[in-house]
Amino acid sequence: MPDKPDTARIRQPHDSAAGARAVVETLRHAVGKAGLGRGIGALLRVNQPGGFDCPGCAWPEDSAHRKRAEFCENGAKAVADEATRKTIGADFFARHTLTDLADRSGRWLNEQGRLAEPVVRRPGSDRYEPIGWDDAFALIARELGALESPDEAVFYTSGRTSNEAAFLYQLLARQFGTNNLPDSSNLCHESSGVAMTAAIGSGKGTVSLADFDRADAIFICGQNPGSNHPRMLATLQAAHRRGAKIVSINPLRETGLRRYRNPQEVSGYVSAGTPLADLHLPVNVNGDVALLKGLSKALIEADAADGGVLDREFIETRTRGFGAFRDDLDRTEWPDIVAASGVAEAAIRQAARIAIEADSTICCWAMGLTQHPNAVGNVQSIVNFLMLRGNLGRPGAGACPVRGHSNVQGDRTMGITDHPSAEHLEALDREFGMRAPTAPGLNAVDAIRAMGAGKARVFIALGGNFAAATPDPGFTEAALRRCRLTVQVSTKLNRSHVVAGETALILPALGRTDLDTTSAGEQFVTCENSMGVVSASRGRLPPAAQDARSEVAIVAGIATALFGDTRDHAARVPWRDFAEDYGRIRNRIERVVPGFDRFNERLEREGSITLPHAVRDRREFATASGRATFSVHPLPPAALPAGRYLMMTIRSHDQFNTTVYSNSDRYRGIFGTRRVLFINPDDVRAAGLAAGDEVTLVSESGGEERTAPGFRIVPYEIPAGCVASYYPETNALIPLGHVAAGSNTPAYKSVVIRLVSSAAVSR
Ligand SMILES: Nc1nc2c(c(=O)[nH]1)N[C@H]1C(S)=C(S)[C@@H](COP(=O)(O)OP(=O)(O)OC[C@H]3O[C@@H](n4cnc5c(=O)[nH]c(N)nc54)[C@H](O)[C@@H]3O)O[C@H]1N2
Ligand SMILES: Nc1nc2c(c(=O)[nH]1)N[C@H]1C(S)=C(S)[C@@H](COP(=O)(O)OP(=O)(O)OC[C@H]3O[C@@H](n4cnc5c(=O)[nH]c(N)nc54)[C@H](O)[C@@H]3O)O[C@H]1N2
Ligand SMILES: [Mo]
Repeated sequence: MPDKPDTARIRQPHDSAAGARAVVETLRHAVGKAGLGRGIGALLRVNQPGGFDCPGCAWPEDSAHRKRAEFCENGAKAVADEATRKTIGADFFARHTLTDLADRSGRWLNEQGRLAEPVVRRPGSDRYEPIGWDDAFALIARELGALESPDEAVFYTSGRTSNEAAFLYQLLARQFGTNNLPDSSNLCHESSGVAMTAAIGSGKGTVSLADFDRADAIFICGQNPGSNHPRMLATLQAAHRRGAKIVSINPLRETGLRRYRNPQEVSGYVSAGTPLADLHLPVNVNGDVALLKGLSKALIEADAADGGVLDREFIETRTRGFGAFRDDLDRTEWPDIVAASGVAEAAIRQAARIAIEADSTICCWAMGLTQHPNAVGNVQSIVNFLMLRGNLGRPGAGACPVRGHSNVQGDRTMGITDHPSAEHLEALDREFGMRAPTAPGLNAVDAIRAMGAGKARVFIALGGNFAAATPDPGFTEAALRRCRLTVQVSTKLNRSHVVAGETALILPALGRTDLDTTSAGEQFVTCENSMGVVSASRGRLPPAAQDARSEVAIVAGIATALFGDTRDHAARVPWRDFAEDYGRIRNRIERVVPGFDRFNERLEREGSITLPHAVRDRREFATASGRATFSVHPLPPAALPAGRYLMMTIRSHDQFNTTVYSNSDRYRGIFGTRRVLFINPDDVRAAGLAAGDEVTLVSESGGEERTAPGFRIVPYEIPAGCVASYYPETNALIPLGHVAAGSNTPAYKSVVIRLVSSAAVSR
């Protein structure tokens, strides 16, 4: 049964973010879903010492200026969504067949409440029915044991998983014998990791929060912090008030970067707010390599004219490849840069001037740079730009990929990856007396291909919504359905539960907000934020989902069923002990993963630990040459033929990835619908369309026509030839093979489409 449609209203986009309205929205969500005491209680414990890590995003909490209940509307929505008292158990699944659930929207599925008991879909059945935990673990062990090779199993992780659960999960996969550990990072910042590892010898950001107190210029590229990292706006506001200049590089003039009303301050309720961005460069979708080349060219030209712009000493002693980089820029003409970036030369020079006048510059970026065919080139172009003025490994300067999921960076640190380092595998072998497999495993896109081809037959997901987050849902869903067994370890119902393998299990997990108590007492877990700081996270709310188990307990349960529980085995990998006392897992993390010395002790004493970072701490580059590397990237192709548009798929203000909280996006003036296409007013006219017209989006990449019907035209301030729509509604338009070179990340933000008017279709 399809959901009742909302009434759609389109208005002017907002010109300031947060403010009093955000406070109202927060309370509405917290109180509405979790109930008064529970909701407010949860909000007071977000990112506080003794509280839990906010599941909303990976921006660090500002401990220097931390206020009680650091306020964040969208963090509150994430908390309230998890802390809801509504639960669904076997009776729900008795009432709703898979056929029924298949017609429901993602939003409806999520609104049913927290998953409360393990259920199984048996072969041929149209519904999930109850199953005991031990039977569920035995079933998984049986299916894994029946595979011809361990490489027929896939172990997916979404980035909310704690360090402790992630460490056990990668151990489970490798003890079983595979590196098939795809994760949400494959869909997200993989391009940043690949680009930075090659260029500077580390895939992690090189700044800490304190650097934002010292930066003179902050460039925000391809990121919408007002909706996706709202706490970052307070950091930016403080920097801006100190006199730091902020440059935004984005096809859209996002509300959060226009003006910000700090809800922590009384003036935030009444004033028009602080203008945040000093300069906005409305770059074409995928025009960033061109724009960044322009910025670098302007720096080199200014140095040639006046001297003193380039950090010659840094370039000569710490980098290589500068000559080839400069020669390429000499050959690149300004008109080509302007055509490919869509930004006027004068505006690019103005941004370059801000960087020249700044002693130290930080560049932040997110999905606007990482989800394109040349995403690795985008990120390396940022590194090039930073290196020209020595903006790496010194205070107030550096590269800041702003991570998505709250522990996606920690999961990688724990070894969740399809291409583990030899050092990590050797450390596991030493610690657990095992032989970890050395062949690389499958990343997310390759895992879908392998399942589609029948080469991978068991799919286990530790969180996430694999079926809806990946490209080409038609193909991905068929691939998942081909599996002998799919297992979803989840907090809330989503599309991936509807796309069942021959046998399918749903195992309900505790979330970040839930109290986690074992026979050894109350447990806590740890998470690593975007800046390499690892902190404890303690759930505080009595779990609403009575029969849910912690992710640690679930992974250990599978392992115990799979590997047996003999004394001999338990002496090497004491899974039961791990599940009882998470401190014992941390002791093993300390011995396997570099940077975690005296992990438990320091957590207890200092509350958090900062992981070492060679670039940030010592200006050292762990590349083959020991130097950071300039790289040369071609200009992206300029304009598409008439009638073709380059589409980016973005998040609204009211969703967390595939979880849609409401169909509105108030900062962009959209209410009651998500099936909209943001498009330049001149393009609307040229296409003979008008605001509100309904169109079908047609993509042709991959040599196959794919369509998404029923999108309304919204004339919007966006560069000509570029359009935007919401994720995941338009994932159907993206073929599986449309990925970033080098990182295999789906190019979700570079989709060539054309429009067919619905009037034309019905004729
Ligand atoms: N409330 C909330 N918080 C979240 C999430 C959420 O869904 N909801 N998701 C979390 C996750 S997993 C992630 S990865 C992050 C995502 O955080 P963001 O990366 O901010 O998310 P997107 O909406 O994908 O936004 C991409 C931004 O890049 C711009 N952009 C698109 N294409 C280009 C381009 O070619 N060049 C440039 N310069 N800009 C471009 C878009 O206009 C948009 O402003 O947020 C995390 N936090
Ligand atoms: N078109 C398009 N597609 C995209 C993107 C885009 O910008 N455009 N962005 C991509 C990005 S950046 C990402 S990160 C991926 C996201 O991909 P995923 O991480 O796979 O998807 P989510 O929507 O974050 O997963 C939500 C589900 O996670 C489960 N969950 C939530 N919290 C917990 C928990 O604590 N434990 C457990 N076990 N389960 C939990 C709930 O069941 C919830 O329904 O999507 C990608 N897909
Ligand atoms: Mo992400």
